[in-house]
Amino acid sequence: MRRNTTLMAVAAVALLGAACGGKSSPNSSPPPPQATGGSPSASAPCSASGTSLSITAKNTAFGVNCLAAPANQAFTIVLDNQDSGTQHTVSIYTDSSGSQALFKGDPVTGPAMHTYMVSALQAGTFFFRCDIHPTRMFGTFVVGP
Ligand SMILES: [Cu+2]
Repeated sequence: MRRNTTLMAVAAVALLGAACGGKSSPNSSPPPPQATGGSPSASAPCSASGTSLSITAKNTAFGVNCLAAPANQAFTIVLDNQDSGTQHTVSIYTDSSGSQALFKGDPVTGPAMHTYMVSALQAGTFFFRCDIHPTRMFGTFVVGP
C-alpha cells in the first residue's frame, strides 16, 4: 500500500514535468502579423482598387493576406466560403489584438457566397480576420487614401 502511493506520487510528478516541458514546444505556429508601428504610410502591403472587395476561404485559410478599400466610402466584401459545412466570417479590427471591431461579419456556412456591406472607414492600416478561426485566418486591412 505504501509502495503504491509512492509510485503514484512519482508518476504525478513525472506527468507534471511532462506537461510543463511540452507546453513551450508546439507553440511555434503562426506569429501575428506585424501590424504595429505607427506609420501606416510606410509601405502598405496592398492598395485599394474600387469598393467591391472579395476574398475566398478554403481549407480554413483566406486566399489573400491583405485587403484594401478606399477611405471614407462604403464598400462591400464578397466572402466565397468554399469549405463545406464550415463557418467563416470576415471582421475588421483596429489592430491584431482584435479588441476593437470596426466591422463584425456574420458567420457564413460554406459552400456559399455572402456579400458584407461595410460602412465608410477612415484611412489607416487595420486588421481583418475570421472570428471562427482567428489564429489561422487573418490579414492586413488597408483603408485609403
Ligand atoms: Cu474561418
